[in-house]
Amino acid sequence: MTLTDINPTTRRTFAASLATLPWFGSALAQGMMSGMPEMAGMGGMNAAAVSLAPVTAIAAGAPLAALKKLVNTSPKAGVFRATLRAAPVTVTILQDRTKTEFWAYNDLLPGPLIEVTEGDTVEIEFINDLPQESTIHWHGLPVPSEQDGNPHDAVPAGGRRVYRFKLPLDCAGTYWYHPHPHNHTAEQVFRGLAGLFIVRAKNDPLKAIPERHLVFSDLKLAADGSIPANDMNDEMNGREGQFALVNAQRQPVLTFDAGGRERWRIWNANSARYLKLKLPGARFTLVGTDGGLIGKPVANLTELVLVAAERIEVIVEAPPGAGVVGLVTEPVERGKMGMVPQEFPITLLDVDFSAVRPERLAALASLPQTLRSIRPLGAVKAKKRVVFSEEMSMAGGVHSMKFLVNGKLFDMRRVDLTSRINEVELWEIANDSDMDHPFHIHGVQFQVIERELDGKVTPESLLAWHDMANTRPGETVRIKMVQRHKGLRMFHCHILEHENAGMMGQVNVV
Ligand SMILES: [Cu+2]
Repeated sequence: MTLTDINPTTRRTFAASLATLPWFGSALAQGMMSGMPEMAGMGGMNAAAVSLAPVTAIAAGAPLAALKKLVNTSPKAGVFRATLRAAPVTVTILQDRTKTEFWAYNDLLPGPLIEVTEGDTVEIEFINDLPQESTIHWHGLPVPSEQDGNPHDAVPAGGRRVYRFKLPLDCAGTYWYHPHPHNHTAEQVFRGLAGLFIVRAKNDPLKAIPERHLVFSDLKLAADGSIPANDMNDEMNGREGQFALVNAQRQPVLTFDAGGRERWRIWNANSARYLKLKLPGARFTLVGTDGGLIGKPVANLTELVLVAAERIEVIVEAPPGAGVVGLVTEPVERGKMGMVPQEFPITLLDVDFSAVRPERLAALASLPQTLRSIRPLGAVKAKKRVVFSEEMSMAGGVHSMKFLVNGKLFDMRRVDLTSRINEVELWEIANDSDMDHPFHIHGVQFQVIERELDGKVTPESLLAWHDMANTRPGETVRIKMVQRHKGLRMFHCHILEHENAGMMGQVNVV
């Protein structure tokens, strides 16, 4: 979540930026570019293009479903114990009753919500009944490296393991979990594997406000109900489905609390789609980011931008006299390449305010002005630099994009950086490419210090904990962090196709 609009980059044309590359120049000359009206199809690349189900194939208008919670089987206070089983499951989601095989945790879409309190010990038995290896990565949570579902610690098909970690104090926030196996993360997520994780504070200043959970996820479905593999456009730009779902439903109806005020926890669980949320007539008050509450509420926001994998918490108050209002996401310019079809706003959800009683709206108390104490991370002991870049490749005669970190493709056997435990580090994330790339690092929350673009440095106005930071083409983002556990950590672009294609590195904390 950035408080400034990430949108205003001038749109580059694919042909202009790529025709300068030797192989693409010739590809252009041969009329091989996909989708351009004046050009033929993309050789073999689009030959197998699947026909997609129309957006209306999933029914809209059902009441918004609450997330199903993972039941704690531990009798001991302060211990959360449960089982997550990843397996194929057949679900009827299309109106014509055509069935779809998803991969899901405990047969649920999205995966169940784990709710614990800071300081708790968590023990999750993971059963992998997928046809391939998997892991569970606890996105954003400060867990030890060997419990964090690194690709090095894959659970084979048919295998199982227990993830065990104790959560520290002051980590209350809105997290999620998803697979992180080598080469299969993107596929396992787009087939349905992702679940939610809330760490509650022992003392939450917003506890009295009714809470709402909105999980946004994309789904791409073929007309026959199957989940198609990625095509070249997905591999290049990150996969976006024709369905933009909320809690796995298409455009459900949220009946707003009669008291007139709700606290929304919002997850962008998309593989690639950025969200720019608007609710006409309503104002949002930002109260939390990836790593929990911010210091003071930021009121009067009219749009909320969340990059892929990002989470926020906002307070929403009913606009006086409002009936049903659509929550829309507007297209976000993030430097997509190729012939991108024109994008339009999508109504994600209809919010029905009609039950709100005006007298209760008028009587709402003001929000607490101090939510949490966040101290700026102090003097820097070490610096790191990470550069995201892209290269065209024609290896083996196949056109593809290479997504690189510091000029290299990910290699599980290579340690890219070394950090010292408990030291404040300044990381400079530079985007030397033509697309936006959302940076993520495992096991730690960071503070964004400043952003530099075209020689202009903009200090970050919001002191907050994040595990996601967008980087725009040509931009350098400076962040501070402290690693609290030894061991190997992954850092990567969270457009999952880019991560899969190599835009990932490893830092060893010693
Ligand atoms: Cu990326």
